[in-house]
Amino acid sequence: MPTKNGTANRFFGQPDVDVVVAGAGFAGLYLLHRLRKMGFSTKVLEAADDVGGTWYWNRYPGARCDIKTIDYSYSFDAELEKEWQWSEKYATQPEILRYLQHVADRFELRTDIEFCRRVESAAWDDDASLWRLRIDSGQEVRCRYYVMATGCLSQPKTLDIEGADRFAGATYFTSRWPHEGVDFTGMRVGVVGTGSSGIQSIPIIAEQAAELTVFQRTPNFSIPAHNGPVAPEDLAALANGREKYREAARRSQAGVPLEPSGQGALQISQEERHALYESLWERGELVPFYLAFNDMYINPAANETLAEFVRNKIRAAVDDPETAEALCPYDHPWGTKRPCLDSNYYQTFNLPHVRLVDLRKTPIARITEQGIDTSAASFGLDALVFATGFDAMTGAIVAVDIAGRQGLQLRDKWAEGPKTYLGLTVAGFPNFFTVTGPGSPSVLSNMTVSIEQHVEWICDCIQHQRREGLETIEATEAAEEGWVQHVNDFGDLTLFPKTKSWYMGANVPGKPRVFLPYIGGVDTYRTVCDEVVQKDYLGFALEGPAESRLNDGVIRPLQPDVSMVLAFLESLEQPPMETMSVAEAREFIVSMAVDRPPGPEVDQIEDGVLPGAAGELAYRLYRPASPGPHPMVVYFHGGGWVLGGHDSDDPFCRDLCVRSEAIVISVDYRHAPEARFPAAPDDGMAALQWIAEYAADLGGIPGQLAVAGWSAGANVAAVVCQMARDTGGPEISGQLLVTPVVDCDFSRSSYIENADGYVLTTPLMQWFWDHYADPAQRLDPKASPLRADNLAHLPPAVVVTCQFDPLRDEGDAYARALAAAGVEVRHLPCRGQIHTSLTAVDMVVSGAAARAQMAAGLQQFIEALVPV
Ligand code: N01
Repeated sequence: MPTKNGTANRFFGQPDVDVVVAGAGFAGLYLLHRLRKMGFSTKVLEAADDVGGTWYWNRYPGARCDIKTIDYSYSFDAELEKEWQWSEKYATQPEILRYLQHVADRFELRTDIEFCRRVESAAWDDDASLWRLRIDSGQEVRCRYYVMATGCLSQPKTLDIEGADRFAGATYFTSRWPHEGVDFTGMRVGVVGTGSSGIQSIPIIAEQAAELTVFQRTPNFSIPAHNGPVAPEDLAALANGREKYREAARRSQAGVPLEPSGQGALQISQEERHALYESLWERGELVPFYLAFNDMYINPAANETLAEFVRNKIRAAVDDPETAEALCPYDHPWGTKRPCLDSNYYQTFNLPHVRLVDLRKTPIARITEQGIDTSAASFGLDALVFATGFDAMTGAIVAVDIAGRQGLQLRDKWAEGPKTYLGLTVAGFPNFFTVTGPGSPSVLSNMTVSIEQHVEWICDCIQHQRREGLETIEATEAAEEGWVQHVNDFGDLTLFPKTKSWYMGANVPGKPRVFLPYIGGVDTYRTVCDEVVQKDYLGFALEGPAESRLNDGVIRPLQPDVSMVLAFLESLEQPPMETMSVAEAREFIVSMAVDRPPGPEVDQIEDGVLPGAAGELAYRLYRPASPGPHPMVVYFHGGGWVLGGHDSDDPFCRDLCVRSEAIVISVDYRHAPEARFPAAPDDGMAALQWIAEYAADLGGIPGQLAVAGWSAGANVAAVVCQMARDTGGPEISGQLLVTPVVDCDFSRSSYIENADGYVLTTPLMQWFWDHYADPAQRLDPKASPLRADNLAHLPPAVVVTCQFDPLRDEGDAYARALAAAGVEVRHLPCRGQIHTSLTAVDMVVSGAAARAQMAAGLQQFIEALVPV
């Protein structure tokens, strides 16, 4: 990791105040409390005339939290927790606002909050190393640190319906509701929008209005809140171990103390699943649904089981079948758009004065003086309520003109989507923090838990600066880029990015489609943030009058699913394989195959034997479903010439067969140490010759024969290509070499970088070589094919290498050497993957794209042989 320390020669001007915080909601209040306790002069600027943030503005009827209130509370002060009693499972907006007012008073926060003050612009003064904020009062405030605690859902979306300003009746926005309330008695009311705000307010508005028309563009999934007093068992759980309860929330997936299931939705019977969903429906909480199965957001079929369960509930609740069907969401998997929690929402449509207008069938044409015209009818209205949502996660931040180093505008930097390091900081914007910013769990978690974690991280960071005599901290470009990539990689494992939602910025016309929150979970994320600190603020440049430090690096460069597999392997607490006997290592490999996903279905699997170089060899043939005959791929399994077999590589062979529509024949070869070098390539060659000769009998197309292999198997594949070229055949149409061993040279950088890293370590590779070949034989081209004098006239190749693999550099070198010798080569370097991850079919989903490209490569070799 490049860590550079130097001497700074910089001037640090005197600020008016150490820290300015924008916003006095949950985040701003806690920031102020904590920073003041640490001795930092702090000023909070709040646009409203009181504290509360979201809970100040969103006063629409029915507004409540949708996480249980005992969980949706501060946990930083035991006394505060003891003295405040929530009256309901899901508290109303007035009660939550009273709570925040109480917190402000209890900790005497108001003295450092300036109300009715909006930050209009913030500019980093590079000469003085401080922020200059311009306030709407005309005042300028200079501060060392600027923290935006402006909320994720606070900037209302600009209304994008023609004629909205023409309406002669009263217009209301749920996000800016009048403080005195609204009486709809006797009125014809129209509500546009059926997200959480609409779904919460519609049943209450219906109680007053003479007529209520709900204009719905996209139906949402909602579950009943079953609200009531706080459950005694919840109170008891908290009372009996407050700190344990809160810690469980902090170390959870979603910020509430619940464990995710380890089970897939399709692993149990329909009856069991239904019973579980029924019990969760009765429970009336969103998070348990999220956690019900571990494949809910990965597998569309798993998700559909819940989606259809909820649709059936809608059909049962709504009398009119046409209205019920219009309320059923089909356009997105459950939960990939924020689901809602309601009280009598669906039942409201059974009331005679309530009707639903399905805007997908008859879109809004315009708003007129009298009401709303759709493509089919005119609706006369006295009042219009817009529950049309927010410019989520980035809207409130870029609403302020923020200029970083060299005048770089945050708005411009984020033009293609937000870029942050940890959702907390932005490269080019020193001493600037965003609480629950894009790239952090935020809206996918219990906000209060995520807010507390961010506040504490920021305050600790500022304190660290002071302790170390440092004045500025700034994320590096590399760290930020790595984090953005990691956030996207995690999102891409799920169904979320495929849904048009505000999580994707899809609700705001022109907003870039980027998955905004971090879906790795509150626990994983907290670990990452802590690790950044433990590694001396990895990914940051820090500066003070006496010194400058640069600790560049990427905190999570592995694909997230690869990390999960590694964490699982670590949990097995196995000794390193190179300390095992060969028998123990083989037993371990067999045990690993027992519970893993089987890989895709292939049409036929046949086991047989063929003659090897010194006796019979077993083979397993995978036949695709398409009508034969098929091209053939001779496959050699991985395992360092010592381990493995058909079973260990079975899912990968199935995958290759299904994707390439070729027969894959996985051939055994003799293993070391019983049969050392050159037993493996000699067997490989014998098998190849036999398969070429009997191709037609096996259902293959004679002459259409490729070879493939993984790791040591790729070594065998590469070597047999050279042997076939030099000994008169058979003709090979292509070679697929997946993370191949091609040279016995431990001095390459990839060996050093990944020496003790990721399943295949340098000592393990040494162990394999020691079992396989005498030192004098190891540089023989039959062991190290990269050493061959001549690489010309070899079959076209796909060479696959993984970023975190000791064998990476030799694979790269082989691809380059083949190309230099005039061989057609496609090199596939796989970012974030390890030596063993690409073959982990259905476990490492992020490897699927590479697996598809490998199969496509094989197909192309073969197609190239087919006469046009
Ligand atoms: O906003 P939304 P929200 N023509 O974006 C429709 C949190 N929250 O304020 O989906 C017609 O969800 C839009 O339609 P479509 C919670 O995280 C929490 O309700 O774009 N319709 C959609 O139906 C929530 O997810 C609570 O097709 C238009 C609706 O307006 C988030 O805040 C309570 C339209 C907007 O739904 C946002 O919720 C409230 C147009 N031109 C909110 N433009 C709690 O319970 C938009 N729509 C804690």
